[in-house]
Amino acid sequence: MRLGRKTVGSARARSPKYDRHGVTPGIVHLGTGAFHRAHQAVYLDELLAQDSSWGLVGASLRSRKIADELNQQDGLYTLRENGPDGARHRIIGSILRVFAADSDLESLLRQMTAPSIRIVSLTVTEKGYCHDPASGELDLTHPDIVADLENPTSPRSAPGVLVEALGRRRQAGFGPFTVLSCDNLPENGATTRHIVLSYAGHRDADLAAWIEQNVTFPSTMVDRIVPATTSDDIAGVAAAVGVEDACPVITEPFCQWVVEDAFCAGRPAFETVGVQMVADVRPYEEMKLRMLNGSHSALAYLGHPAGFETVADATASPAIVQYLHDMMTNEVMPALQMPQGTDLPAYRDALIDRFKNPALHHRTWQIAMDGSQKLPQRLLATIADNLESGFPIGRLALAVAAWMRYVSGFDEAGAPIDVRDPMAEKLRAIADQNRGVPAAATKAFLSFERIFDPALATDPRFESSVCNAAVSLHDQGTLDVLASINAD
Ligand code: CS2
Repeated sequence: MRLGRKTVGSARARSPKYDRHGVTPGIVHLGTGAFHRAHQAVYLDELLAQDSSWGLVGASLRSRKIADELNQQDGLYTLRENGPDGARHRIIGSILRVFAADSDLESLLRQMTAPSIRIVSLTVTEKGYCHDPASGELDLTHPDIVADLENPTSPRSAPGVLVEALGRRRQAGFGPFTVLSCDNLPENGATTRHIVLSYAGHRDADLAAWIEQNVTFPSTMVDRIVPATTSDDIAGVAAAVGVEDACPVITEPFCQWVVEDAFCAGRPAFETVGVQMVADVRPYEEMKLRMLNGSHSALAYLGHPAGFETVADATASPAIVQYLHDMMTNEVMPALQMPQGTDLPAYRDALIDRFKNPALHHRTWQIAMDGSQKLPQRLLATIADNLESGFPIGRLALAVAAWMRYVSGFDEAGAPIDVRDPMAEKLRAIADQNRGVPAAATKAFLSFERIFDPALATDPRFESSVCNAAVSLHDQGTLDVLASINAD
């Protein structure tokens, strides 16, 4: 029996308390992947019980698999929270339908143009913004941007879809919608605004000016650990719930959403369902990107090549935990400027506990993906701040060196790594030209300006720290290097 409108009543799980027939679309969400379904869609599921005008319509910009699976289930899916005291299941009903942009682009654009849509939110991952990670500028050579500027009414990039929909609304005399980025980008609202305005400016200066004057782009901090769903998870959910679900999401109990209160076309009463509405998201976002995501990337690049398959496996190693603890304490926390009352040591300890959750099979390989897009905001921004203030950078530099070794394509046992990154080929070429000579490889990687801001890359303190770390990793291997750095 497959999950859907008719069978949801038989599921052994909490299911929507509101009448889904009465729900109308208020938000279009681009990127209906597992993270969105474990995060924003859950907050909205809670909200729909009090206000039925904020249903979600999803869009898959890349693969149509999720769209097909969710539509076959009338948008319903299971959320499984794996906590220390067992698993909890809940059926989420906030997604009304999902368009696959490749075949349903016109329907998607029509939906985005409807006056009832007041927010368009996004989780398209870092690379979906088609920008240069180091500078934050739109990449005008990106194949999707080139294609969209040639053919702007049939866009395939996220900026292209947003601008086309906003242009149609402007033409129809409808007001704007709020663009709400929910990706782990630095200042994600301002960054998205900059990219969208830049794309719009290359297309139509009047439209760009209209967007600039009318559309708001609030920043957000989003947090929930959501490993990719496996076939074992699918079988486990079916056994627990009693109905088959092709696309359940597996997550942890923790969930946080901090949102800048700047919505140009109205918003749901987010604060009633646990969302923190604030005037300035920046401190929260820096704390999360640098502490959680920075640690995640460090442990993926150090852990995966050393044979740790999951975050829980890696954080079962006391050496890795000490390294993360010291990195956060000595090299990340000092540069954070938090609102009064924020308890950073407690945040750090809670993160380490979340990483240790043995019920989450969060692969280091999954986190290692797209490092070229992630490094600047997760590690490099902290390093730049620390160099300015005189704080230490050794552990962060080790993580950067570990990334260079990772993208070189081999683990410590000499087995090949399947490196997934939009810049994988270029990075591999740099590695191949400098194989076996870690100091030369480091210099070559550092000159890659799309990742490393030249001001940082040419700072001799940074260069020598990464170089030394790269040589140690090459000569001694991860665990020995961690033992020495932990003894410092
Ligand atoms: C992870 C994030 O895959 C990754 O790069 O660091 O997806 C992380 O799990 C989330 O940001 C947690 O909120």
